[in-house]
Amino acid sequence: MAKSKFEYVRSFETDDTCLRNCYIVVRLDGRNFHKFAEQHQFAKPNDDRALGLMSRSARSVMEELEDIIISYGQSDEFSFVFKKTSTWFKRRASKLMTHVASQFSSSYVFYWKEFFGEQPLLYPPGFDGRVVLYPTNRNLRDYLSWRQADCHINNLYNTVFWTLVQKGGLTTTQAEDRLKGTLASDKNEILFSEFDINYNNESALHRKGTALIWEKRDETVSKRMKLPNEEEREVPVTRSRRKVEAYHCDIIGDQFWEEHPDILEDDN
Ligand code: DGT
Ligand code: MG
Ligand code: MG
Ligand code: MG
Ligand code: MG
Repeated sequence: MAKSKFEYVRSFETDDTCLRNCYIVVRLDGRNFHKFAEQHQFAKPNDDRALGLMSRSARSVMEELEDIIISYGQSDEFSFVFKKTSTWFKRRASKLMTHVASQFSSSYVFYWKEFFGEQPLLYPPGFDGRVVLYPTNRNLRDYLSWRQADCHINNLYNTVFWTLVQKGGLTTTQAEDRLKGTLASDKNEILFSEFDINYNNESALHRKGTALIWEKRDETVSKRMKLPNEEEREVPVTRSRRKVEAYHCDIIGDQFWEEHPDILEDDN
């Protein structure tokens, strides 16, 4: 068919193909969730409904989009890692990022009720997205370690801060002053000696965030079958199914990666 005289505008589109042989990471972050959390009365410092909804939405992204091998989330953010060899959407950064962001946002609204029940969603939440490429397994692991370290630092601070306020009777300004210049060891000590709290026994979901990975699970279902020379009857059938599983564990050390050797591709 003849091209219209307007066709030339297509050449204004820029190429945003992601470099080959790199992991493609899409990170989403809730827009102005400081306010969103206030308005929806999120529990401080961690709201399990909100964290559950984030994970549910991330699971939907993994189930609906192709080639995501692991995702990691904490607070109002989630990172999605596409495998190195992915050719999904010709590796176009804008397509990958916008599909992740829109699937996540619509899921967040779609599943809201499952986590917040009758509490209404007051306005449509938004998420920003960015794309980062990592060429080696070490770089990718360091990226994920960076996000989990961020989770740890923030959660330790927030846990002590809100304990000082909620149990220690301090004002938020007093709690802030109290924590100025303190090290992780000081914060652990405040929790332990003043409030009898061992930080390591706090919820793993809050301390470690959530890693979602694909795992094969055997699933047995019963099927009605008619075998030759037999009556039709229920027969158990076992098949292996891929399922998204959640982990709230350390992903900085080697153990997690040794226990799940299929997540990363070989570096060479
Ligand atoms: P942004 O990302 O620049 O648009 O702005 P924010 O406000 O989303 O800032 P960000 O992403 O650095 O920090 C996340 C905010 O979300 C932070 O103010 C605390 C809030 N938030 C996330 N999860 C929870 C939660 O479980 N409970 C409460 N109370 N707040 C939470
Ligand atoms: Mg931000
Ligand atoms: Mg945010
Ligand atoms: Mg954030
Ligand atoms: Mg289209």
